[in-house]
Amino acid sequence: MSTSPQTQNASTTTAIQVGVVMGSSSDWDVMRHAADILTEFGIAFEARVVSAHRMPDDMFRYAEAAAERGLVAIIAGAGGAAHLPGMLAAKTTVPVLGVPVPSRHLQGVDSLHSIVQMPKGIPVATFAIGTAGAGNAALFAVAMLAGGPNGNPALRAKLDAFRARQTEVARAMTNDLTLQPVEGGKA
Ligand code: RP5
Repeated sequence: MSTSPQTQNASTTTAIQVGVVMGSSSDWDVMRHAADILTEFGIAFEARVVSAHRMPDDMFRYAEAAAERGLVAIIAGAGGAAHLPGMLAAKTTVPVLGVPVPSRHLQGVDSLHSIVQMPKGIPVATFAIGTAGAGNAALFAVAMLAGGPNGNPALRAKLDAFRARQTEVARAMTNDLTLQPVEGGKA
């Protein structure tokens, strides 16, 4: 598992399929949840800081090269005035999956609104604020790679198995419920 967003996390010589990019290394604690899922499913990916505001030229270069490099999806996380996903999407038709990172003052509601309110014609698929969104964006990328006529049946089977395990964990949760007597009342 990678430990920093600078890590090029494609494990093998396989061409990188998914880019995980973020506005700052401070986003990594959230975005690593996307990286962990991609690692679990054996997807070749890279993780990079590509700040929309602090390195706009690099951001445009990244977007412009994405299709030619064979990227199937770009998972882009940013917080606050979160322009990274939308501006990447403006410069490439590679699907951009946006992850609103919780921000210091507005807890990521600002990030969510910045990412989700795209004008018609330039779509960004927007996920939940924080770690759930990062993980789900990666699961969505896995589903993109698994599905369709040119999909990967082995990957689809892995995704089905992941869901089945999750279902079993959820079913077992009932066993965790205990009835505590409520003070002054009936349990
Ligand atoms: C955004 O500004 C980044 O995505 C990050 O969420 C936020 C704060 O960045 P730092 O000041 O922590 O580098 O561009």
